[in-house]
Amino acid sequence: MPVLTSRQSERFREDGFLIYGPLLGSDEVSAAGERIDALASAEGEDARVRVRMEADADSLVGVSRRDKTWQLMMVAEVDEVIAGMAKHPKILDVVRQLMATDQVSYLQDQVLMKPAHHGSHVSWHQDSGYWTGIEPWIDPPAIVTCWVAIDNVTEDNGCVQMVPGSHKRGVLPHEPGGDHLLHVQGVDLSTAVPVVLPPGGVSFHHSCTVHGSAPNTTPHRRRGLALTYVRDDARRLGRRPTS
Ligand SMILES: O=C(O)CCC(=O)C(=O)O
Repeated sequence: MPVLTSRQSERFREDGFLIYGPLLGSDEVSAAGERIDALASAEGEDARVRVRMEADADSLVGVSRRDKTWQLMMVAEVDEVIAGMAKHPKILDVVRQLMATDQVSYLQDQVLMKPAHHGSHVSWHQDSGYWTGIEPWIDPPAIVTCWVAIDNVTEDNGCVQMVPGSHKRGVLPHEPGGDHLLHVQGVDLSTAVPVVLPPGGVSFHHSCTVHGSAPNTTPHRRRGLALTYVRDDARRLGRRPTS
């Protein structure tokens, strides 16, 4: 049964993203936030969680390890609460509809922490600029990410910004930056739309949609959990099957 209205489906097709809004309950989001904080605070962190610290972490005196953490990756592989979120029926129902198939698998997850006062930016990029092994397709998409707001996410504390329609250009050239991030080339960023969400609110984006986020200079932290899914046929072949 379709869970999106025709207007929502049309928005995703045209813009390459959908600001869905509230989807998850406050208990679910608090539980996920607690697990994220525990993993970001752990000194002897589980080796399977990839942790990246803020670039200037060494100069942040008196700041906890949690608040020096910039990114956690593959959290669902070690944590049951986040694994449950990755299998959440409400998220999967939307993802399956956007991908026009029931045969969808979890591909990866990442948490972008954006601590208060010093959370740094995420440069403008397409997810498919990083994942070169799978052809992204345009419509339907082969790869879709659900971005879950753990905190109140505003323009001031570094919400994600999306460039409408940019997915239609396919995979664009990216340049490596000094910060281990890729920077997309040749895109007019002036039309970017802020994705403002309450805790438990979600957005969905196509893997070719250009997006990024600004630093967080506010006293309000901004954690987001990005859950990425892939069509099984695209993952198997790495490209669109020929009929
Ligand atoms: O959370 C952010 O600031 C960026 C997230 C992102 O790049 C993604 O979900 O693909």
